[in-house]
Amino acid sequence: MALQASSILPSTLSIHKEGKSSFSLKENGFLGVCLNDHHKSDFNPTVLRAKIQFDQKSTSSVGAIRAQTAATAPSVTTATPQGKKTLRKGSVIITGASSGLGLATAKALAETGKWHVIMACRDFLKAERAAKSVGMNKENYTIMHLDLASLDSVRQFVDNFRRSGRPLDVLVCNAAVYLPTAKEPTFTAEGFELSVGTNHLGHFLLSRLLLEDLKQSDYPSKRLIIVGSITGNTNTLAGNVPPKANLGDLRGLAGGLNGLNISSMIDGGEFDGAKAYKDSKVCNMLTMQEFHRRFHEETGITFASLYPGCIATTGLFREHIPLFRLLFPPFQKYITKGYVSEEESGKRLAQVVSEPSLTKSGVYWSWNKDSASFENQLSQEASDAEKAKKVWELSEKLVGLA
Ligand code: LMG
Ligand code: NDP
Ligand code: PMR
Repeated sequence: MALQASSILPSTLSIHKEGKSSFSLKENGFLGVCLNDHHKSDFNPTVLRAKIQFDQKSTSSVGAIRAQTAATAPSVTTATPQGKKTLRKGSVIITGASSGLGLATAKALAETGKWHVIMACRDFLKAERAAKSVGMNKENYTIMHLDLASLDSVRQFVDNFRRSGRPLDVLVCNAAVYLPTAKEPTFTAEGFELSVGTNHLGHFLLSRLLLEDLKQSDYPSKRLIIVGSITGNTNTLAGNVPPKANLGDLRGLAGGLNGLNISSMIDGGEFDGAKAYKDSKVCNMLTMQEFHRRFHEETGITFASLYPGCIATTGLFREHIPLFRLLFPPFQKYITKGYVSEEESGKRLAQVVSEPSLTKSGVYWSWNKDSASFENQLSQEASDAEKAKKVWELSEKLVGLA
């Protein structure tokens, strides 16, 4: 059955232009769900108490912790006793590194010994346990508090990071929430619908602020990476599973997505959690391209996005119904063949962070079934330069940059 299905549903299927039906067999996957057990320990009362105590300390205590371990920015090369020059450790921030793709990427980079990973996470203890559970060496990572659902927290994170004295060579915007079963919208601290508020607006402010830090880095290859997805691209089969991404004329975004006097959805429609997630991924992919157009030439920074494959076992699907979580991984593994393990997806994102061959800017990377990377084509909406500019300008206003 699996064999038959895979001949019908190739692992990389994309339609090149909306409205035209030239499917090309490239990207991975078909459906998309799963649950992990990373979160179970959060219900342990001892851990909860510790977490509450931690949360009661001000975030500046995180800054204090960081400041104690702060290193002065080293120069990009260091002379060894043999007189050879070696590249200093790269310094990479990964948001949402406490589980799934972010954790797997942090692990992959940390174990090369060439990277120091700043794990930017909303749950400090969970992140610490996660880093330990995958065997990361303490010298290779630092955890810093970041809640993308609060713009104050984003600004605080940037301050704390700067106070740490570390350089910034690569920023990976990876964190996300997916609320497919929510009947009503929920909101960020500033009152933006939670999926777009976290996945897009939080990262938009973070990356705009940290662009300055990236510019200052003397590392040979500086990169800003925003994780996208196949499900936001309507030139693929996966992107055509309803509800489909569609930003419309951006009227909801223009109004601030507050669900009061204005819709909580970007296109101004009725709330739909799955659509909001897919819309947020379109914003992520548009933002990457707008960064590229505005800043690549001037700064030399590489701006990239990617679809890492269908990682059907991550916490992303924690809110989906149990039946979905049960069936999704085998569906992806045996029917669509789009499944990729957390470990493999981490290696893929780690390539986009550090591979010398992936320095091209403005690219949306994907991998074929042999795990070879290729430059993929975005849907018409996700590559619409005019829309990218509008999303950029509206987002600037919402996060207080314009
Ligand atoms: C929407 O629901 C929600 O309305 C929306 O709010 C949001 O959550 C959105 O994108 C998210 O989903 C869509 C709905 C179906 O999804 C579900 O919630 C149900 C998911 C159930 C998962 C079905 C997977 C099917 C897997 C089949 C077998 C897996 C086992 C493999 C084992 C291999 C062993 C060797 O989404 C839709 O779009 C509707 C379409 C539903 C049709 C489902 C049919 C799947 C077709 C695949 C062919 C498989 C045929 C095999 C059948 C075997 C049956 C025994
Ligand atoms: P996970 O749920 O495992 O990881 C998401 C991470 O984001 C978690 O660490 C989570 O923190 C963090 N996060 C959520 N909300 C916030 C917040 N407000 N502030 C800070 N961090 C937050 O999912 P995945 O690893 O699957 O997802 C990672 C990325 O990969 C996402 O961008 C997703 O869109 C993308 N992706 C995933 C695919 C898949 O098949 N899984 C396919 C294509 C793209 P916590 O641990 O505290 O919950
Ligand atoms: Mg999808 C080759 C086909 C393919 C791929 C690569 C994915 C990836 N999915 C494919 C096909 C299908 N999916 C088909 C035919 C169906 C109807 C049965 C289907 C359904 C489906 C659902 C209900 N798929 C889903 C869901 C989700 O809730 C996931 C989602 O949309 O999250 C936003 C999802 C996903 N499918 C994927 C991937 C990668 C996901 C999840 C993650 C993401 O985009 O970030």
